[in-house]
Amino acid sequence: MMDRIADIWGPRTPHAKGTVWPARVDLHLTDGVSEDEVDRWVQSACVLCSNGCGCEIAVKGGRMVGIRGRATDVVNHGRLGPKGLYGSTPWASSPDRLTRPLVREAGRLVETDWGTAMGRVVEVSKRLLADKGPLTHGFYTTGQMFIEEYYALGVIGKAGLGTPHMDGNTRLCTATSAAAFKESFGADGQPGSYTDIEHCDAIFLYGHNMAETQTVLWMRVLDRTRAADPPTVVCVDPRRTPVALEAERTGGVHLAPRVGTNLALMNGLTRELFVNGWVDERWVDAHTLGVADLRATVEPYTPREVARTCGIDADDLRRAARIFGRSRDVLSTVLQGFYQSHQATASAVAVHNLHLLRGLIGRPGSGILQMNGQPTAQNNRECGADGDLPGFRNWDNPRHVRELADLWNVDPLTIPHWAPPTNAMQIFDYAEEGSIGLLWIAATNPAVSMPESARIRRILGGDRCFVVVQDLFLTETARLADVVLPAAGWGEKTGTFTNVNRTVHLSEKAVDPPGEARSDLDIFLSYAAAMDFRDKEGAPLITWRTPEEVFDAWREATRGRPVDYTGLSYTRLRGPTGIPWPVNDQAPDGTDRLYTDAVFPTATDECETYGHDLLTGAAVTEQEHRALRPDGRAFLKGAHHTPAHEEPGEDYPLLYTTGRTAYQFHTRTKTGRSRSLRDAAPDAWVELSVSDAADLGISEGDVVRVESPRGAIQVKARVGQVVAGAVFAPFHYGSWDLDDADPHRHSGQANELTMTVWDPVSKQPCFKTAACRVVKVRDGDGPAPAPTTAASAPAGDGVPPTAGGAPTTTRHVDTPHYPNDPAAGTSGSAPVDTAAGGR
Ligand SMILES: Nc1nc2c(c(=O)[nH]1)N[C@H]1C(S)=C(S)[C@@H](COP(=O)(O)OP(=O)(O)OC[C@H]3O[C@@H](n4cnc5c(=O)[nH]c(N)nc54)[C@H](O)[C@@H]3O)O[C@H]1N2
Ligand SMILES: Nc1nc2c(c(=O)[nH]1)N[C@H]1C(S)=C(S)[C@@H](COP(=O)(O)OP(=O)(O)OC[C@H]3O[C@@H](n4cnc5c(=O)[nH]c(N)nc54)[C@H](O)[C@@H]3O)O[C@H]1N2
Ligand code: SF4
Ligand SMILES: [Mo]
Repeated sequence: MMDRIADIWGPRTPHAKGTVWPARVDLHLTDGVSEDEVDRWVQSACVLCSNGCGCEIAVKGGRMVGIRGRATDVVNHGRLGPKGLYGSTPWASSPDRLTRPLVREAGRLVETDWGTAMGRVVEVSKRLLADKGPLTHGFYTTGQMFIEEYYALGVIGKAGLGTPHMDGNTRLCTATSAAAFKESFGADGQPGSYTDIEHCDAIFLYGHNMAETQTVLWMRVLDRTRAADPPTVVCVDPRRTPVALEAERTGGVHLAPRVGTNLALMNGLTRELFVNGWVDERWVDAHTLGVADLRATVEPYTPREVARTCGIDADDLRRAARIFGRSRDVLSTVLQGFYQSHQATASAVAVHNLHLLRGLIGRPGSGILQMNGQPTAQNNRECGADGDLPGFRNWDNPRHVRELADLWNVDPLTIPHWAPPTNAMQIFDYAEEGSIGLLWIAATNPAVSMPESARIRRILGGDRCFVVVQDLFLTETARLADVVLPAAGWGEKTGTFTNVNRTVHLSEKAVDPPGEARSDLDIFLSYAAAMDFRDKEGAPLITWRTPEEVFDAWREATRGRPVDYTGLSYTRLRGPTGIPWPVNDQAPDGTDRLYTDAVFPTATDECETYGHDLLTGAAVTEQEHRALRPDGRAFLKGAHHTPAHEEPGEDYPLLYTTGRTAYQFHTRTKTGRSRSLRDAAPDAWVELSVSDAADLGISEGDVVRVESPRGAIQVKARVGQVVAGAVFAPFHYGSWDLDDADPHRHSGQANELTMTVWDPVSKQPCFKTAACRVVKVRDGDGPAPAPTTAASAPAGDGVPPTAGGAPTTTRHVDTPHYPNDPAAGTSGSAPVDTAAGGR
C-alpha cells in the first residue's frame, strides 16, 4: 500500500533507451471498499488533466468508488497520479451536488423544474434573436466536456443561431498551442508522441512543470532519466521545480529566466544554432520558408545580451544551446510558463523553429509537445465550440465554409465567417458593454479562473447580461447566474475525448447522475429542440438523440481533414487502448506521430489559417499567403522581444506569476472534495525567494498582503524556490472550501491581481506577467499551507513533509504489446523498484 500524497510518482521502472516503457497498474478504492467488493469496472480515461490516462471506474451499489489504470493503454501503461487516484470519484457523491435547476427570483437563486429553467433561457434567447439578431448570444465553455457535446454546441451556435461569439476557457489554457501550430505548420495537431520519451537524447521543458501537472508523463520521463543511459533534461522555469532538479541531476541546465523574458531567451538559443553551424541547411531549404528573416531577427540576441535581459548566466545559455544543437534526437514540451506570458505565440513558435532548423521532427525521439492542460481542450479546438470551424477548417476559406454548409444543409451565409471568431476575452468585453445579452457558461468557473476577478464578478453579477451557468456545483460563478443548470459529470454520461497526443478515448457512463442533473449533451439538445432550428429545406437541423449518433456525425465532419476520425467508432474505442488520430483507410490503427514525410498542411487551400505577424498579430491575407507558395513547407517565424505589459517599478517592485500545485485541479471543485488532496494543499499561499523574503523581513508562514494595481490577497508566505524578484501564487483558491463555505471570502484568490491583457496572436491572457508588492501583515503561527513535495518546497528546514494520503495499490504487471509503439517488442532492463523519485 502506498501513500501517493507523500510519493507523487510512485516506484520507478527504469528501462533502456529505445525499449518499451514497462507497465505498472495503480489503483485506489475509496471508503474502505476492497477489490472483490466492486460490482463493475467501467472503461474510461481520466479527466483531471490533458494526459488522458486510460482507466476503469469502480462501481459499487450504483456509486463510483474508485479507479484503476489500464495496463493496455498506450498513454499511461497502467499508471495514475495523485489527482487521478484520489480526485476522480469522491466529488460525484458529494452532498452539495446540484440536483435541480435554479432560477433567480427577487435577487435569490431558487430551485425549480427543468421546464421553467429552460423556458426562461429559451424566452430570453428568442427575444434577443428577434430584437437584435444572433450577435446577442455568447457561449463560454470549457476544456472538460466531450466531443459530442462540443460538436452539438458548435452546430447549434454556427448553423442554428449563427453567432461567432463562442469560445472556451481553452483560450486561457491552450489557445497558444493551437495558434503556434497553425503559424508554423498550417494547422493545429500535435506533431509528436509520448513514445518520443523512449527515444530522445535530450528533453527540453519550457515553462512546463510536468512533474506536478502531468504526473504520469513525468513518471515516463523519470523511468528514462533514472536508467543507466538517461536523456539530458533542460528546464526553463523561474522556479526550482522537480523538472529543474532533474535537469541538474542529468547534467543538463536549469535556465531560470526573469519572468516575462521567454522570447529573448528563445532568440538567444536560436542564434546559437546559427552561429555554431548546428543548422541542417539542406533540410531547411527543402522543407521550410523564412530562414533568412529569422536569422536576421535573432542576430542581436548574443549570449551576453540575453543574459542581461533574462538574468541568467551566458554560459548556461550556451550549454543549453549546445545540448539542443548536438543531441541526435530532442523532445520539447511547452506549457503555461510560455503560453500565459506576453509574446506567447512567438515564444512557442520559437520552439518549432529550433526543431525545424535541425530537421528534428517526424521521427522517433524528435518530437514537439505543445502541451494541452485540460483533458478535452483538444476537442473544443477540433469540434468548433470555440471560435474555430470544425475539422481545423479556415474561416477565411470559402471552400471550407461551404463544406460545412453542405454537411449541415444550411446556407453558407448562416455560418459566421466575415471576421475572425470572437475570443473569450472579447466575449466578456461584449457582455460588459451589453451587446451580448445572453452569456451561456458551461463547465468553467470564470469568477475564479479569469484574470482580474473583480471585473469578472462585476460583469457576471451586473444586469446587462442574462447569465446561464451549467455546472456540477454552485460555484463562485454559478452564484452570480440568472439560471443554473445541474449537469451530469464524468462517469455519469458517455462520450469521447482526445488527449494531448491525439489519442481518442471513450468514457462510458458508470452511474446515474444525482437528482435531475442531465448531461451537457442532453441540455444542449433540449435547447435546440425548444428553439426549433431548421436547415435550408425547413427540416430539423439537429436530429441526434444519443452520444454515438453525434460521434458518427462528427466523424463525417473530419473526412479529408488533418484531424481525421473516419476510422473510429464507439465499437473500436471499446478495445484495449485509446487510438491516436488520424485514423482512416491509410492508417487504420491510428498514427503515432505526424509529419514523418516532412510535408506540412500549409498549402493555401488546405491550411487552417494564413498566419499572422507574431509581434503585432496582424493577419496575413490569402493573396499574400498564396504568393509565398508554402505548398507543404513549414514556416520559420521570428519576432523581437518586447517588455511585458506591466514591468516592476517603484510602487510594485516585484513580478507576479501564478500556476499550480500537484494536488489541486483548477478551482478545486473536484480535487477540493477529496479529503486526501484537500488536506495536502488546503489553502492559498505565495512563494518568495530567500533573498526577497529577507529584504522584506518575512519568514516562513508569515501572513503577507500581496497587492497589484487591480487588487490584493492576504495569505501565508512560503520562503521557497522561486527566482529572486518574482512572487508565485497558486490560482486554485476561490471563496469555496470543503470545511468552510463563505461566498464572500476572496482572501487568497490569485486572479484578484492579474491583468486583462493577452497575446496578440493566440489572444491567450497573461496570467504569468504582472507587477506586485508584498508587505508583511503579521507573524505566522506555523508554516504556509504549501506542499513540500515538489516546486513549492520550502527553502529552509522545519516544515513537516506533506503526507497522509489514503492507501493506494501499485502492481507491476507484464508489459503488453502497444500498437504503433516504435519500440514494440523490445524490453529494457526488467522493472526494478528503486526508491521513488522524490525531490
Ligand atoms: N496538478 C494539476 N495538474 C494540472 C492542472 C492543475 O490545475 N493541477 N491543470 C491542467 C491544466 S488545464 C494545465 S493548462 C496544465 C498547466 O501546466 P503547467 O504549465 O506545467 O503549470 P503552471 O503551474 O501553470 O505553469 C508552469 C510553470 O510556469 C512557470 N512560469 C511562471 N512564469 C514563467 C515565465 O515567465 N517563464 C517561464 N519559462 N516559466 C514561467 C511557473 O514557475 C510554473 O512552474 O496543467 C494541467 N495539469
Ligand atoms: N492566475 C491564473 N489563472 C488561471 C490559470 C493560471 O495558471 N493562473 N490557468 C488557466 C487555465 S490553463 C485554465 S484551464 C483555467 C481553468 O479554469 P476553470 O475552467 O474555471 O476551472 P475548473 O475548476 O476546472 O472549472 C470547471 C468547472 O466545470 C465543472 N464541471 C466539471 N465537469 C463538468 C461537466 O462534465 N459538465 C459541466 N457542465 N460542468 C462540469 C466543475 O465543477 C467546475 O466548476 O484557469 C485559468 N486561470
Ligand atoms: S496524469 Fe492527468 S490524466 Fe493521468 S491520472 Fe494524473 S490527472 Fe489523470
Ligand atoms: Mo489549462
